[in-house]
Amino acid sequence: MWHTKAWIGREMPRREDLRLVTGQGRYVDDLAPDGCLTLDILRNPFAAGRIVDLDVEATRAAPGVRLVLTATDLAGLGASAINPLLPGGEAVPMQVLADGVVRALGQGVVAVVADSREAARDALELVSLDVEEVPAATRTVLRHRWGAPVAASGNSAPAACGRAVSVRVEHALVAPFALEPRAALAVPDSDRLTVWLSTQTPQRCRDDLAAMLGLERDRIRVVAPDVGGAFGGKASLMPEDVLVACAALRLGRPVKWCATRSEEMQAATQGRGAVTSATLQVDAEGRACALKADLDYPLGHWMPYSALAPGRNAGRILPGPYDIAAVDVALQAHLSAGPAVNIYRGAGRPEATMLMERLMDRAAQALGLDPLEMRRRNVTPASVLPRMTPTGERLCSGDFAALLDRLAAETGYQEKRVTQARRRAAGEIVGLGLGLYIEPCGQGWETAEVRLMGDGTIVAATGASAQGQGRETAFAQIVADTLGIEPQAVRVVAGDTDAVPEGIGALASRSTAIGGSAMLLACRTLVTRAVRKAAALLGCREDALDVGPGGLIAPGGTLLVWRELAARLGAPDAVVLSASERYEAPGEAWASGAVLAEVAIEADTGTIAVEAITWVDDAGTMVNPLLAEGQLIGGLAQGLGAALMERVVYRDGQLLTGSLMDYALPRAADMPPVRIVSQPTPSPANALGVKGVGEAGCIGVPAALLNAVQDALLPFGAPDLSLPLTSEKVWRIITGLEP
Ligand code: SMO
Repeated sequence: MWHTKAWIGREMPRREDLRLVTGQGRYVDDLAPDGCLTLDILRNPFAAGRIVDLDVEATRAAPGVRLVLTATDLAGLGASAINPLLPGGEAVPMQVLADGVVRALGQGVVAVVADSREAARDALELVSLDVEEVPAATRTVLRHRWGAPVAASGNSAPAACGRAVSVRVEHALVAPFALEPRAALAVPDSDRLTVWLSTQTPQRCRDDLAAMLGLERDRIRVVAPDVGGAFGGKASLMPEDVLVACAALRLGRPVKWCATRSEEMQAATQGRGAVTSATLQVDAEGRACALKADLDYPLGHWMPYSALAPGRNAGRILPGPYDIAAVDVALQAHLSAGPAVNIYRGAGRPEATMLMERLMDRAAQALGLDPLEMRRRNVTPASVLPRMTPTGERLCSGDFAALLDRLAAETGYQEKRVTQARRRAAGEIVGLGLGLYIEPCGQGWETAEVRLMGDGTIVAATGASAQGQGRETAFAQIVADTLGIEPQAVRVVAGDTDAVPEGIGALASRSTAIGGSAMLLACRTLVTRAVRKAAALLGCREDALDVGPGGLIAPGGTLLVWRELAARLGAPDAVVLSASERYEAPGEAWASGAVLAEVAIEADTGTIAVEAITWVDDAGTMVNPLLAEGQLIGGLAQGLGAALMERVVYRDGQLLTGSLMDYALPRAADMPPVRIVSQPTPSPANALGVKGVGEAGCIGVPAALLNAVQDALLPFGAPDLSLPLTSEKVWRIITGLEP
């Protein structure tokens, strides 16, 4: 048995934080290579239309201008990649700059590269652009179906089992708002191009960029330095990334673009926006027997790499944690005017969860059952897991009934219902809402390489780069645990395609599950190799050696620390031993959780006060519970934002939410009292037993909040509410102005 100091599972503070909070972080905009030029973009000011006239002559002649690019100058670029994810359908790649037609407010039309940001701005003022507005058409580009047709209620088909309840949930478009706006810097040298990107997926961006530029993959190096949040908004190659690369190659000089905040509001990808509806059939005992769901997803005017992920995720995770044999899920995705709609924290899981959780409440109400009891009667029992779901997914683990029981116990749920009735009788508008969810995460492969340097340093390179999650800390813990060293002694390398040529990156709540497992296995291989070397050096049997404090421990307790072993194997700056792993998870890890939201609504204003959120979470093995909790709470904040206040609003083709004055992000004062209770069941689907935590807060919490508000408004006969649950919407229901 290998010695371990049990670093895995420890609540270690994030080792990167001191650096980040003292201004030592290095983001793309902090990089200023000699001779760096600035790229700026003239963006389409209309919703959609035809370019009647575009004249850039004055811009080309403006002071400080080095290059002007329009679509004509970009002919010959390859198509951007789109992850097929679902069969059939049409792929609509990016248009780096608008060519003849404009399809979204904020779409780039002209790029100018100049000596300074000011010069670029001034030069763009000189562009003459004439657009004839044309109403934008919507076009369905993908249809997909899971399950089989489900009979209608009252029908004699076997699926129909009694009464049917229906719900409809409309999700607002929201901004995957990262603190650091997107940024790109391309630096050419003799035969290579280095592109610094604020990205979640450096390796994929390298591949996609190489394909678009028609370059050999190894002629491009992509580096993601510190990334200040991403949430799905930085997981795909974007037009601006291509523009800086093209410009740098043409000019032979570094070219940088950094989005302003309002540019991000206009031109970054958006999230959610789905319109979903479903019907659930339940028998007299409250057992659901059939689900029919319709999911309608907007894509915007083009498809970034992961564009199909939200719709696919929503469809494939139905019927959620519930044991419903007959499902019929129809997905359609359509192109429309507007920025691309892509993955955003949760990526489809929030929509599926909300649909099931609304149905459960509706059914409970129809049958006169308590909502928690309704769920208890329908959850998939832990005893049958793992098993295939009706949409063809392998649900790995979890105990949903136990989550509900724990939630009831932790919150005193029954008493809360009594209190609610009393408060309601006293005239208060109060609601309780449940959100039970499952969350697939950690699918596919990731890479890791562990190196022992001649000076004894341990370098751990991972394909799972970071966007602010504390990856350095978590990976150092995994390495330390396996090699018997202190986490501080581990140097973590990530986010550079030269250092780590293969990898997926930081998305889909997968990094610790898959990247961490890759790291664990690479470390184990390193130990095996070290043991072989040490046994030869010491003249002992390999099986007599084990990992000990700081190195390998030999018979009789002699310790051969890593530094000594390394010194005997090679020069101080050489890699003396290494092990790499391309870990392919045997399955997908399914996190789960149960949330109770408690709300009180002010009658005069419709203001929703979230009195408490209690969340029982199953994140499997936690490498660092402190980091996990940070992720859960961060996700909760964004989930709360989407449920209660965030929405992108267009009117007459113009963006009304173009700044933080108009787009409502939750602030610290909006955060409710939160209690998170951990109830882990390790996943059998990866080497660590880890399940994802990054997106969970956007999945169960909004469903619980929606249910709580709908519950509070029951006395007013509330119809299905759309998101976000603004006070105006709520007030209109209370005052009887709606429905
Ligand atoms: S929405 Mo995430 O960054 O996969």
